[in-house]
Amino acid sequence: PHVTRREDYTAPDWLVPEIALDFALDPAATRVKATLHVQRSDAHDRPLRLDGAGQTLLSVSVDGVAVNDWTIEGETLVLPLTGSAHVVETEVEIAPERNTQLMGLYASGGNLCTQCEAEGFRRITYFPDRPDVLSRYQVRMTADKARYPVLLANGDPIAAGDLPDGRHWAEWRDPFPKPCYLFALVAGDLAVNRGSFTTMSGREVALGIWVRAADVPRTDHALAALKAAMAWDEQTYGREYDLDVFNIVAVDDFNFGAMENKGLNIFNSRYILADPDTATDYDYDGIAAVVAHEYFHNWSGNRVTCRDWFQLSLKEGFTVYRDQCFSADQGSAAVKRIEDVRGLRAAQFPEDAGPLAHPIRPDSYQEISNFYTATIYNKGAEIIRMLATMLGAQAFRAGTDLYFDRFDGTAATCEDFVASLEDASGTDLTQFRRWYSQAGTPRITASLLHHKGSGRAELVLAQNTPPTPGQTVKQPVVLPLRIKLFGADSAQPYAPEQTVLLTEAEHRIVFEDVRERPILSINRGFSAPAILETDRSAADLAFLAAQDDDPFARYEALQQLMLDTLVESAGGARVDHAAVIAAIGGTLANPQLDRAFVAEAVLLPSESFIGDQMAVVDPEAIFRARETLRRDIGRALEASWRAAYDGARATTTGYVYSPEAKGLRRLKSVALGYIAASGAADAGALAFAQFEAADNMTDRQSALTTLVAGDSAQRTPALDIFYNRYSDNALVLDKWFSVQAMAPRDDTGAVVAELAQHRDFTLSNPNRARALIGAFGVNQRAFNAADGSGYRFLADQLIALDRLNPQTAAKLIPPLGRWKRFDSNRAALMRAELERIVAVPGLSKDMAEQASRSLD
Ligand code: HT7
Ligand code: ZN
Repeated sequence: PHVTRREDYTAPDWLVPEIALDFALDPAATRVKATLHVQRSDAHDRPLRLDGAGQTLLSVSVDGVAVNDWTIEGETLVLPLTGSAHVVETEVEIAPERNTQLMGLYASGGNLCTQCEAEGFRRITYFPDRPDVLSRYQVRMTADKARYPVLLANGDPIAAGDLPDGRHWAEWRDPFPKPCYLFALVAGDLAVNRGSFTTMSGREVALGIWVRAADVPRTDHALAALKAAMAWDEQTYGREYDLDVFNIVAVDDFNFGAMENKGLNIFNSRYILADPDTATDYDYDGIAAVVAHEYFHNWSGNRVTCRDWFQLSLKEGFTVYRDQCFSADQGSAAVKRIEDVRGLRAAQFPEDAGPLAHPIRPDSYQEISNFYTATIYNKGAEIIRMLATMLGAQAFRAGTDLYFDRFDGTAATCEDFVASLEDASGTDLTQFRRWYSQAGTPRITASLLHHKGSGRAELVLAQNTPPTPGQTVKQPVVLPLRIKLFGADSAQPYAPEQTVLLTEAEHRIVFEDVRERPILSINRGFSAPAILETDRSAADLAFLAAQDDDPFARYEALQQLMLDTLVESAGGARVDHAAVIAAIGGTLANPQLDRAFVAEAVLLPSESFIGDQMAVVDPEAIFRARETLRRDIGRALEASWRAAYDGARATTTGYVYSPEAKGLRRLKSVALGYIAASGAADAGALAFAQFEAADNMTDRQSALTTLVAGDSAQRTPALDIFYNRYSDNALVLDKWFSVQAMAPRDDTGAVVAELAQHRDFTLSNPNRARALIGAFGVNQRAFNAADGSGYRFLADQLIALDRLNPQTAAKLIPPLGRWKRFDSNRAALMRAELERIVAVPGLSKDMAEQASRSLD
């Protein structure tokens, strides 16, 4: 297989400062004429090489004259050129309706749309498909007017008109040079929710969210989020929007969440459409975050783009960090941080500990689509967050200002970003750069020694990053650790919080005049993306869970207490649950705490996170330990859960989307889960009453989740009612599939296999495939059934999906790659399925790379 290496980067031989595209749109046969103004980049005699994939080439001309001295190498069009600048024209034919990969120009719900990142533009026309070739685009589209009344492209609309044959045309021009991965067009029967935004310099921007006519009432939240994001980027980063229009289009078939095409974002409809009846609070939050994320790319990604795909985290890590801060500013910052860290631990830590581990700036790839990972995105964001912590808000902002100034209109590298921060702040980031090249999650050990007599306390810190594939030796990295000590008796802090930079393998810090026994609060706010091991006792963790003034540290202490208990009990020990119950009881009873925080804090760690702490994952034992603890917590605190449930219910009258109302709904759903776990006889009736009375999807879905987990008489009726009520809403049906695939039940594997035959199940829609297969893959117990049926099911589905949509299929491989973490029986069964996948004739490059790397 062909491997692309970072060290082999060379600047482009030919530049294309201007391009004109002319699309004669038709789902079966679209003609694309491309006029490229090409310029030789320096003194060389190499031909022009244009990437292509899957299209039929109809003609080539140079400076207005048809030529035939071109060749096709693989799928690259190679054209000898003599001068330093030429006009190259090509015409190709493509078939959007046969495009099941959803890359390039494709059909979704009767409309036509594009997805070009990372290498989809080559499926539309011949072009140097690399992010460091920036061009000004002029786009003309003609299409049947009745079928495609709306024609959109990047930039600003410049002209439109009708043609005699029932067709019409439109022209758009984007004045900002951009790489071809940011190209987009949409042709469809769409209605619009319009808004406007006045920028900080007083320019009026016309906003439009384009969806099916019936969905327009579900777009207000996305539009409000867009305006909030535009204002936030001005205030926080001084970034102003630069075109007269900003359009968003929602489509049902999409490989990812959304795409930041210049001035024409294209979204998976699940990140646009929301109303209280069909979208949960989680969905609403996701919509605001993704709308903001794509908008923020206008500067971090579009105005300053990436030199090559190895620099992907330059735009993605930074933009995730920006969207995380935006969301934190919109609601509860503490809860947002907890959610982000939980996500990091669920997806990125296992990736960093497994066969697919890679640094945030990888060194090589076979298929770039496989590198849109939690490491590039979420660990990338943590790296930026550490820089912000170390530099402080002011110097960090000076650094980002310098970066945007220096690199506006260019294709930059991660190094350019770090150097800008370094230059603006005067901070030496030499060692910090290791974060870009080194994979793996650092482990920190922290041990606090106290000599009561002398009043001296010594904190001994050590770091170590375990080997990852291809990187056996690791260097110490820079770990900014926010630390505070509390007196065990007075509960008072010994001194204000300090940020310690752990840069060596080992480091000692001495504290003088510490009279009381100190309790260590460390990695507050999760200031460094590391795994922390401390020798803090259960009593000290309980103390921090009750007293720490950093909400994340407080949450973390309670989670650690639960985790220690669960790991011990899954390992076979008889464990007393009293300490956990008391800590949860205390948290629930504390009126000072925000209800949203309480709801997060009292949730048990996930089965897979418990498994990550064990030498060999035992899914059944983990499940039993967790269910037993849940039952005990439910029983011991039943009165408190009922009080919390009733209290939250009484306080929420009528649906409101606000941080407070969300917190109450969340606590209500957590409390309902614990009441059901207690085995209370009325749990089914209680959940069903909530299900029926709900005026919003958050309450309805949480009640359904509780019912589906149990065996009450209301379980099947609720599933049927839900299905019938929402059978015409694809996004809600996805929930119906997912709730069943994630259910903690003995029969989940069999149910999922049956659901794969359901008339509403299809592999051609990525959301539906992920709703069933993706959700099942993260159900640790069901997926890891000892007989290997879960592995076989996943492999069967992925082999079938690969024929349609390799990118989506390859993204679902990771659960099979965790074989080293399981017993030898399961490991052998998983490997056998990976080998079966690798042996499939005609397997895609995407799957071949992921499946074979997963075997290492
Ligand atoms: N930048 C976007 C990436 C993306 C993508 C990548 C591969 C295949 C399909 C895709 N659709 C969108 C999304 C983002 O990070 O904003
Ligand atoms: Zn992004």
